[in-house]
Amino acid sequence: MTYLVTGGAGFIGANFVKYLLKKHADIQLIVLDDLTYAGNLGTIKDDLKDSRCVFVKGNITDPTVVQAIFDQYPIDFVVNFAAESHVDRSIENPQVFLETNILGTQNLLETAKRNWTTGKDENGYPTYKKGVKYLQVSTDEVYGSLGETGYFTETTPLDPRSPYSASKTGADLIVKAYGETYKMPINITRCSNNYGPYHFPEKLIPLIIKNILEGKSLPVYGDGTNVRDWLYVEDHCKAIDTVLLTGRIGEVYNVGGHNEKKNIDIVKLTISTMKRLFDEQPAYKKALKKSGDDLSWLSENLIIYVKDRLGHDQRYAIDPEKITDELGWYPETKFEDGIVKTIRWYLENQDWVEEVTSGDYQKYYEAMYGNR
Ligand code: NAD
Ligand code: TDX
Repeated sequence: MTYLVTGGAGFIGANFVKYLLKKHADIQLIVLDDLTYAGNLGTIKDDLKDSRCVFVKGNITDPTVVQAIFDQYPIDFVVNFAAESHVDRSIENPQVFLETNILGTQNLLETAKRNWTTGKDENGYPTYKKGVKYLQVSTDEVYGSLGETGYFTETTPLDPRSPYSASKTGADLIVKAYGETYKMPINITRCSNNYGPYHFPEKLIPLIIKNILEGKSLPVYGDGTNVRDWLYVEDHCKAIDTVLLTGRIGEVYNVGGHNEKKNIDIVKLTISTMKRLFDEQPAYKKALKKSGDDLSWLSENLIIYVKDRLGHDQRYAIDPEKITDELGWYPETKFEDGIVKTIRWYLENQDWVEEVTSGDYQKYYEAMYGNR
């Protein structure tokens, strides 16, 4: 099978590339990524040494770039991770979210449809090359925000509230439209918050780890009671692989971790886990930017409550019953294990953090947190 994986130099896309190369022997991966601030070729440099994996730098909104890939490779699957993915950035600059997330998705669909079409059926619908599929990686944020109870299911009405989630919803709707209007073989997966290796340190967990290592304060938005449903990234990759290979055409599948946590509890757990790891394995202290053996500063006193995110969704929680019942997928990694694996990874991979934050990260941090 030949996969076009867009956004494969980003957090989840890169983990997916690694997952596929390990899991399936007989595959070819074409990674298309425009290497925005969130994409880093270093993340997949070892994977690109494998002859089964090639990289193309380009924008998913560019018809010429995407057509050239279809001209060169017999693409069977398109898996679209490429997106502007950070809610805070979408509040500051929504336009690029609409361009990449909506128009980029439509360009991928249109190019795939054109190249996969083999003819027409008796009702005028296109017929497609056998076995092909377009999978859109979406988010639970398209469902809006929950109160204290209830879960998002696949039939929950779409009710996005941020420019980011509105753009992801727009993308989902155009994917559904290609599925209905042209009978194109599609799936949509809607996932909760991922965590794990290679997560860009603008998002909560890696930002907290990075700030602790630098002895900086830990910014919690609002009162810290907002709830997210955390899923280990490898479990998400497994879900996407499962839906791609066995999901029913045209269906949406929710992917969740059964793991709701308040932001403030995530921050406190990260502090206590790092403290414990430094005690158990003093060599990890090498990752600290603040020198000295006395770690008494590493405490909940680092937490500061800052101005809330505009339109901050209160709670996300996914009901993953459909993907479990139909396809047998479930979240295998317990949060207690996943968070330790993640923190260890950051402690052991500070080179990566420095590489991805060497560009405009400092400017972003000042602009985002300087006045909060
Ligand atoms: P990310 O920001 O880490 O990576 C996005 C990647 O897309 C980067 O490599 C970037 O260079 C690339 N990209 C951006 N614009 C592009 C363009 N116009 N053309 C080509 N490449 C472009 O994002 P992520 O966290 O890995 O998320 C991947 C996907 O999963 C996104 O679609 C996101 O909406 C969705 N998602 C993420 C989460 C999460 O918790 N991170 C949860 C649910 C869904
Ligand atoms: O500094 C911070 N302080 C803070 O309190 C940051 C960066 C975040 N937060 C809060 C906001 C959220 O309630 O933590 C929670 C998680 O924030 P993010 O890591 O920015 O993730 P979120 O906004 O929930 O969106 C993520 O999950 C769904 C991904 O970024 C999206 O791409 C995905 O669709």
